[in-house]
Amino acid sequence: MFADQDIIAAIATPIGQAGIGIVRMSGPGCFSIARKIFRPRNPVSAFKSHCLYLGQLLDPCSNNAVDEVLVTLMKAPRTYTREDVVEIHSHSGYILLSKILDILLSQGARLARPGEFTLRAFLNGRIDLTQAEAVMDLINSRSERGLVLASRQVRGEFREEIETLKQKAVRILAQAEAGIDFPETGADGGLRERGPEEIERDLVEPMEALIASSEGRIWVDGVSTVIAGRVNVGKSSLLNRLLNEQRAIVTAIPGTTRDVIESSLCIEGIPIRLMDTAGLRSGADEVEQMGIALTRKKLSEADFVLVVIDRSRPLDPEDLGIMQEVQEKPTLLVINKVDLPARLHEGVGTDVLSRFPCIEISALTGQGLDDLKKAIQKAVLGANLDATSGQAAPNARHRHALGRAVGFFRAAVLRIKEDAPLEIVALELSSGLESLGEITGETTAEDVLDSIFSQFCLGK
Ligand SMILES: Nc1nc2c(ncn2[C@@H]2O[C@H](COP(=O)(O)OP(=O)(O)OP(=O)(O)O)[C@@H](O)[C@H]2O)c(=O)[nH]1
Ligand SMILES: [Mg+2]
Repeated sequence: MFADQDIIAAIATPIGQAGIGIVRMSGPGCFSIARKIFRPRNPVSAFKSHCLYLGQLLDPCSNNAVDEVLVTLMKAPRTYTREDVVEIHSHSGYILLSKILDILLSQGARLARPGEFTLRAFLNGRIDLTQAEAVMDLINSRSERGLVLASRQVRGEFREEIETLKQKAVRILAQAEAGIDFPETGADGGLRERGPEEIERDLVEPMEALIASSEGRIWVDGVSTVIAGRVNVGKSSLLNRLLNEQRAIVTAIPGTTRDVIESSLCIEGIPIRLMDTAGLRSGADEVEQMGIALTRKKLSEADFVLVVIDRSRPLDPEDLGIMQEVQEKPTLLVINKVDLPARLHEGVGTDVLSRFPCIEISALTGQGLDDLKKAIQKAVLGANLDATSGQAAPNARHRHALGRAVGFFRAAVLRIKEDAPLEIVALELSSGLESLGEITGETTAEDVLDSIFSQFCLGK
């Protein structure tokens, strides 16, 4: 998928009816395509870069005007991709935008792959990989705080933190290499004496703080919240009630939900990815068993769990089993069906209920819903899912690379303390540096880049 000189084109605005739509092209030669298909209202001898021109967009086959448009030609390198870029601002509507795109393709452009404009910005050195990823976070952000974190990263604040770490690691590596080249002269700059402390203080500790700040991802990605419970307790009713729409099928038949149904919403300012799941029970048929396996997988990955319990029935050993299963996770018990007579305490083991925060609701009537939302907010914030006031929100890829780097730098400390040859110390240090380089994209494998950019939307 990598660097080529093609002219790429795509619709940059969402599909649908709107006031304005934008089609854009990037690549050397895209200006000549623009000149062929655009007739400015006032004759122009030479287009000025970054200026908007009003005129007609022509279909070169028929020479008919397709739409009245605004066109801007942006000269490299002061563009998103650092290549020549053309933007055509037309009226919006899928057919019209597709027609304009078709004209560009007929004139020699090719359809851009998802994220290819941003890929070019990265390959041409305008942004590093953390900034490219933050562009995607900015587009997908699920809360205002997530937006702030993503825009900091787009501006390069996270990249700078990584660059600072890299410079420190390079300095220590240089000491090790000097010690290898001039073993007798003490050229290692006191690496044997001070190295372990410096590596811990300047590299390992700040990197661990960055790893911890990845908890801030909840503001970008949303808190992964699983609704779990026995069959028929009202899990799907709760999902529908919180979303205020009939998203999941609700019936009185136990085992209605078999798949995971996911929706996003904000509860009291907290972005939540809410998942309704198949009820947990034994003796289910094959399809339901697969649903239950999926529930367990989602439960193991969840940041937060809502365990729903039916108050109109005696507490059941299966309810207890579920509470047991989630005891390590931040959990809120949702005692449902309070509109019916209470029979919960006729069951056994009800003292377990007091170990969890509880809230009573009726998913059917909506009673207790406001309290539930406040309880969710309190439980999520109280669970310290985002215990940091970090300025960055490293994603899973950054976190793993940082973890690998910490491992190498710790190994370097160990080697120095064991008096190992400096060649071995240098090897650990350069492996750590390489892991840091993966974050910013210097040493990132092609398939990783491929998978990052393929997650982008078309036209970005
Ligand atoms: N009276 C009363 N009935 C409810 C309440 N919540 C859900 N129900 C009823 O309980 C039955 C099961 O509701 P669902 O939401 O499908 O339950 P579920 O937990 O998703 O069930 P499964 O998908 O089968 O695991 C339906 O008949 C609902 O109308 C409630 O608060 N009060
Ligand atoms: Mg259900």
